[in-house]
Amino acid sequence: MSDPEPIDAKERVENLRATFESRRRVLVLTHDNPDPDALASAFALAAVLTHLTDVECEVGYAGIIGRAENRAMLRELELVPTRIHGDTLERFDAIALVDTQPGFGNNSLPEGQQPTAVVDHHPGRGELDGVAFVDVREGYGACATIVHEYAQVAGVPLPANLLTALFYAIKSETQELSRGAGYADREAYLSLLPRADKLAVARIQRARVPRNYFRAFQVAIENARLHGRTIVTDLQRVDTPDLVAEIADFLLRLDGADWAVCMGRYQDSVVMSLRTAEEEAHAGKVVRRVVAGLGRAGGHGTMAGGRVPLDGRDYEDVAAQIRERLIDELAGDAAEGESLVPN
Ligand SMILES: [Mn+2]
Repeated sequence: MSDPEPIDAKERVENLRATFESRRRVLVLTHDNPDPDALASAFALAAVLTHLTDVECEVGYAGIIGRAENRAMLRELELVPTRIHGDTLERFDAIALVDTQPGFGNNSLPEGQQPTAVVDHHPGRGELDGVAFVDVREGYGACATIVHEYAQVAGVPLPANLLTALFYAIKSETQELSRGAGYADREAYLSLLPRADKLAVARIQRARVPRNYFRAFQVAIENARLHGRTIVTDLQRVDTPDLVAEIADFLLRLDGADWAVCMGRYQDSVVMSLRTAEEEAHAGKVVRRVVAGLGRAGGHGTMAGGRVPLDGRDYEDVAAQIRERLIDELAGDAAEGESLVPN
């Protein structure tokens, strides 16, 4: 789905300026537990808004930034987002939501509060009524590509750290332009390539990890079961919710696997991540059916995630219910399954 009435890139930037010109303090808010695409998009959008208008911008997030690469990205590029809590939002007279939408369930915009702007590339329409500036481009592999376009069109001289952040965002979000990337992503990537700090990118990608990172892989492999062409594992308790996505990516490398699913317990919820090697699949729809009536879910064609609050129930019971629905959905005739690596 594209814009019903395509508008010119210049017109769009003018709309962005007009939307924010009378605001004073803007919070650019990412989805919870933000990834490089969300963070780079937020910081670059803040720079664009500051350039276009006189607003003061801050980048905010909720949840945690856990993955070693993401922490290294902030450190190497000297980006300092604000962790929002309680009444943080009251300090701002406008909110711009990036890489997510109202009603998606993966951001901490308070229920009933509408942002001033939404910039996103995820499929599906959120609750966008009353949002002054909406730019949702489903065909884009990275949200960073959209914000990069604003910066180019508006003639914003982005500093080296933001150019590097945008480059790394597109690179990681599209797995080197191989996942969901279109023409615009390739153009943005190539334009950023000569200007990004490649040594910083290398340091980010090779970020050191703690011992419990290896422990998680051990648990993932020990608990992994193969149901036909679907591999499912459970990490039990995790310190950082994005670990389930990383493990799902890792397991999908198994020869012959079409789907990889990783679950875990984060605080009082089951978190899960789904990956598929099937180009035409609808991972988002699958995970929404799996958690229907239990929790929230969303995602792209080949990657999706969900979260189910325990609400006082046993983790094992809820995880078993999810696993059963998953196997029903993806591997009906292989319910029994077998260990990935038999002892
Ligand atoms: Mn994204």
